[in-house]
Amino acid sequence: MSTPFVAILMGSDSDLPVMQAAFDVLKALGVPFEAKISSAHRTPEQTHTYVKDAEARGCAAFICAAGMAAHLAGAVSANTLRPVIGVPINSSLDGLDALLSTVQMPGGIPVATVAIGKAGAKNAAYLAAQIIATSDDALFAKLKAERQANAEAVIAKDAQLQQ
Ligand code: RP5
Repeated sequence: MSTPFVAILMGSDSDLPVMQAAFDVLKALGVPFEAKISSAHRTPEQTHTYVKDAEARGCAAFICAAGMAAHLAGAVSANTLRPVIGVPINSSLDGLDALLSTVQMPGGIPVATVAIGKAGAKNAAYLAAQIIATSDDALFAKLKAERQANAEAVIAKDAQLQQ
Protein backbone atom coordinates (compact mmCIF):
# COMPACT_ATOMS: atom_id res chain seq x y z
CA MET A 1 0.00 0.00 0.00
CA SER A 2 1.26 3.53 -0.81
CA THR A 3 2.13 5.96 2.00
CA PRO A 4 -0.67 8.50 2.43
CA PHE A 5 0.35 12.05 1.62
CA VAL A 6 -1.16 15.51 1.47
CA ALA A 7 -1.34 17.39 -1.84
CA ILE A 8 -1.15 21.18 -1.56
CA LEU A 9 -2.31 23.07 -4.63
CA MET A 10 -1.96 26.81 -5.13
CA GLY A 11 -3.58 28.88 -7.86
CA SER A 12 -0.46 31.01 -8.29
CA ASP A 13 3.12 31.31 -7.09
CA SER A 14 1.94 34.52 -5.40
CA ASP A 15 0.14 32.23 -2.88
CA LEU A 16 3.43 30.60 -1.82
CA PRO A 17 4.40 32.96 1.04
CA VAL A 18 1.04 32.25 2.75
CA MET A 19 1.16 28.50 2.15
CA GLN A 20 4.63 28.26 3.65
CA ALA A 21 2.76 28.09 6.99
CA ALA A 22 1.16 24.80 5.88
CA PHE A 23 4.49 23.40 4.66
CA ASP A 24 6.06 24.21 8.05
CA VAL A 25 3.34 22.40 10.03
CA LEU A 26 3.43 19.27 7.87
CA LYS A 27 7.25 19.19 7.94
CA ALA A 28 7.29 19.49 11.74
CA LEU A 29 4.76 16.64 12.03
CA GLY A 30 6.64 14.47 9.54
CA VAL A 31 3.63 14.24 7.23
CA PRO A 32 4.62 13.66 3.58
CA PHE A 33 3.27 16.27 1.19
CA GLU A 34 3.54 17.53 -2.36
CA ALA A 35 3.16 21.19 -3.35
CA LYS A 36 1.99 22.22 -6.81
CA ILE A 37 1.08 25.44 -8.56
CA SER A 38 -1.99 24.70 -10.64
CA SER A 39 -4.88 26.99 -11.43
CA ALA A 40 -8.57 26.20 -11.86
CA HIS A 41 -8.74 28.91 -14.52
CA ARG A 42 -5.30 29.15 -16.13
CA THR A 43 -4.43 25.43 -16.21
CA PRO A 44 -7.74 23.56 -15.77
CA GLU A 45 -6.62 20.39 -17.59
CA GLN A 46 -3.36 20.13 -15.69
CA THR A 47 -5.29 20.53 -12.41
CA HIS A 48 -7.74 17.77 -13.36
CA THR A 49 -4.93 15.39 -14.41
CA TYR A 50 -2.93 16.06 -11.24
CA VAL A 51 -5.91 15.43 -8.93
CA LYS A 52 -6.73 12.10 -10.60
CA ASP A 53 -3.07 11.04 -10.50
CA ALA A 54 -2.54 12.14 -6.87
CA GLU A 55 -5.67 10.28 -5.77
CA ALA A 56 -4.46 7.11 -7.51
CA ARG A 57 -1.05 7.46 -5.79
CA GLY A 58 -2.52 7.62 -2.28
CA CYS A 59 -3.27 11.28 -1.62
CA ALA A 60 -5.24 11.30 1.66
CA ALA A 61 -6.32 14.95 1.56
CA PHE A 62 -6.00 17.95 -0.74
CA ILE A 63 -5.30 21.48 0.49
CA CYS A 64 -6.20 24.11 -2.10
CA ALA A 65 -5.25 27.76 -1.79
CA ALA A 66 -6.54 30.47 -4.09
CA GLY A 67 -7.47 34.12 -4.06
CA MET A 68 -9.99 36.34 -5.85
CA ALA A 69 -12.62 34.13 -7.63
CA ALA A 70 -11.21 31.18 -5.70
CA HIS A 71 -12.57 28.14 -7.54
CA LEU A 72 -9.57 25.84 -7.13
CA ALA A 73 -10.81 23.92 -4.08
CA GLY A 74 -14.23 23.46 -5.67
CA ALA A 75 -12.74 22.29 -8.96
CA VAL A 76 -10.57 19.78 -7.09
CA SER A 77 -13.47 18.55 -4.96
CA ALA A 78 -15.50 17.99 -8.14
CA ASN A 79 -12.84 15.47 -9.22
CA THR A 80 -12.08 13.48 -6.07
CA LEU A 81 -13.73 11.76 -3.14
CA ARG A 82 -10.75 12.55 -0.91
CA PRO A 83 -11.32 15.36 1.61
CA VAL A 84 -10.59 18.83 0.20
CA ILE A 85 -9.61 21.72 2.47
CA GLY A 86 -9.85 25.22 1.02
CA VAL A 87 -7.62 28.12 2.07
CA PRO A 88 -8.90 31.53 0.93
CA ILE A 89 -6.03 33.87 0.02
CA ASN A 90 -6.19 37.62 0.54
CA SER A 91 -5.42 38.84 -2.99
CA SER A 92 -8.26 41.38 -3.15
CA LEU A 93 -11.23 42.65 -1.08
CA ASP A 94 -9.48 41.54 2.15
CA GLY A 95 -9.90 37.92 1.02
CA LEU A 96 -13.67 38.00 1.50
CA ASP A 97 -14.23 37.27 -2.20
CA ALA A 98 -11.98 34.20 -1.92
CA LEU A 99 -13.65 33.08 1.34
CA LEU A 100 -17.12 33.16 -0.19
CA SER A 101 -15.96 31.57 -3.46
CA THR A 102 -14.34 28.73 -1.51
CA VAL A 103 -17.00 28.07 1.11
CA GLN A 104 -20.20 28.29 -0.94
CA MET A 105 -20.19 24.85 -2.53
CA PRO A 106 -23.26 23.07 -3.89
CA GLY A 107 -24.55 20.12 -1.86
CA GLY A 108 -22.61 16.89 -2.38
CA ILE A 109 -19.32 18.54 -3.40
CA PRO A 110 -17.84 19.64 -0.06
CA VAL A 111 -14.89 21.91 0.65
CA ALA A 112 -13.83 22.23 4.29
CA THR A 113 -12.99 25.91 4.34
CA VAL A 114 -10.57 27.41 6.86
CA ALA A 115 -9.73 31.02 7.73
CA ILE A 116 -8.30 33.55 5.27
CA GLY A 117 -4.52 33.63 4.95
CA LYS A 118 -1.74 32.23 7.14
CA ALA A 119 -3.99 31.17 10.05
CA GLY A 120 -6.05 29.17 7.57
CA ALA A 121 -2.96 27.67 5.92
CA LYS A 122 -1.74 26.48 9.31
CA ASN A 123 -5.08 24.95 10.31
CA ALA A 124 -5.48 23.34 6.87
CA ALA A 125 -2.25 21.46 7.53
CA TYR A 126 -3.39 20.38 11.01
CA LEU A 127 -6.74 19.26 9.62
CA ALA A 128 -5.05 17.22 6.89
CA ALA A 129 -2.73 15.67 9.49
CA GLN A 130 -5.73 14.82 11.68
CA ILE A 131 -7.38 13.12 8.68
CA ILE A 132 -4.28 10.96 8.17
CA ALA A 133 -4.10 10.33 11.94
CA THR A 134 -7.47 8.54 11.85
CA SER A 135 -5.44 5.55 10.64
CA ASP A 136 -1.96 6.43 11.94
CA ASP A 137 -1.51 5.96 15.70
CA ALA A 138 2.00 7.47 15.79
CA LEU A 139 0.80 10.68 14.13
CA PHE A 140 -2.24 10.76 16.43
CA ALA A 141 0.12 10.56 19.45
CA LYS A 142 2.27 13.40 18.00
CA LEU A 143 -0.77 15.64 17.53
CA LYS A 144 -2.00 14.82 21.03
CA ALA A 145 1.39 15.67 22.56
CA GLU A 146 1.44 19.00 20.70
CA ARG A 147 -2.04 19.90 21.98
CA GLN A 148 -0.90 19.05 25.51
CA ALA A 149 2.23 21.21 25.15
CA ASN A 150 0.08 24.10 23.85
CA ALA A 151 -2.27 23.77 26.82
CA GLU A 152 0.65 23.72 29.26
CA ALA A 153 2.08 26.88 27.66
CA VAL A 154 -1.23 28.72 28.16
CA ILE A 155 -1.47 27.51 31.77
CA ALA A 156 2.13 28.63 32.45
CA LYS A 157 1.42 32.11 31.00
CA ASP A 158 -1.68 32.43 33.15
CA ALA A 159 0.29 31.34 36.23
CA GLN A 160 2.81 34.13 35.46
CA LEU A 161 0.00 36.68 35.15
CA GLN A 162 -1.42 35.62 38.50
CA GLN A 163 1.88 36.24 40.35
C1 RP5 B 1 -5.72 33.26 -7.90
O1 RP5 B 1 -5.62 34.59 -8.20
C2 RP5 B 1 -4.43 32.88 -7.24
O2 RP5 B 1 -4.64 31.85 -6.33
C3 RP5 B 1 -3.96 34.14 -6.57
O3 RP5 B 1 -4.31 34.17 -5.19
C4 RP5 B 1 -4.73 35.23 -7.30
C5 RP5 B 1 -3.83 36.16 -8.07
O4 RP5 B 1 -2.99 35.42 -8.89
P1 RP5 B 1 -1.74 36.11 -9.60
O5 RP5 B 1 -2.28 37.15 -10.50
O6 RP5 B 1 -0.88 36.66 -8.49
O7 RP5 B 1 -1.03 35.00 -10.33
O8 RP5 B 1 -5.95 32.49 -9.01
